[in-house]
Amino acid sequence: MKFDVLTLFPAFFESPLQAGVLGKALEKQLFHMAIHNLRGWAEAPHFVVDDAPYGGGGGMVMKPEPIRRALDAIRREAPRSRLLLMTPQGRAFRQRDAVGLSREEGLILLCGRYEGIDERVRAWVDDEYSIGDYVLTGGEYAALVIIDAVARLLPGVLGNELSAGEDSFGDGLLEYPHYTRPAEFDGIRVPEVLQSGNHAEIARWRRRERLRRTLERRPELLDEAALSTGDRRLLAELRNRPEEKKE
Ligand code: JCQ
Repeated sequence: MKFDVLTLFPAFFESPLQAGVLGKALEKQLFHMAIHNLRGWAEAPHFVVDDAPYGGGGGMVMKPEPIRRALDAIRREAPRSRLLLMTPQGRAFRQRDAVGLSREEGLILLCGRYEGIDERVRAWVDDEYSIGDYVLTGGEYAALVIIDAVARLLPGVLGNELSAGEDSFGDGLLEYPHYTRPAEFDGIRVPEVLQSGNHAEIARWRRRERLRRTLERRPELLDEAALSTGDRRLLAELRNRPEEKKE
């Protein structure tokens, strides 16, 4: 997988892509990354990338010409990559989108700034994604979110500790509670079942806690979650006795 990022602020991408899991994966060339400065496709001598909006009003709009030249150059190297635009007006980006995008050969992430991008650029874009209902100063933050969500699904990036489908949201449920030593902290004991060594019991407890948590915090996720008959029975119990801790 190759990620091409088109941005006015290449420096944004330096430490997030060097630190941690993604930095290691890049060193191992498990995926590839190129950060392109949009300014480099603006016209000398002033290298202007924005202009006032037709119709007046505040703010500036990103000009289409430098974006077109940059995308033409990027596409020559990556002709089959999918072009993504991050914007509050996009479709909500979800785990299933990350899974779908992780199967692409390449992604081009176009990062908007100012009040927005000239509307004619939208015609070249394959997908518009929003990462949430708030406004950011630029698409760079959203691009990093999408890169992280997609890259961690690529083979080898997380190691073997979990397969893409097994963590939170793989099946549409929230995670179960995690504990490590000590067995008692702040007067709160680690649930006995987790110290029992009984792996079947532990799996059952975790499933139940995932269902409980999802029911309490994000009940709307249950409508789309992959639920077995046993899950539905547990859910019915939890709905009847919500504060019951466990047997
Ligand atoms: C993405 N939720 C919020 C800011 C202009 C395309 O033009 C612009 C894009 C941005 C950045 O995106 C967001 C966002 N998801 O603000 C200004």
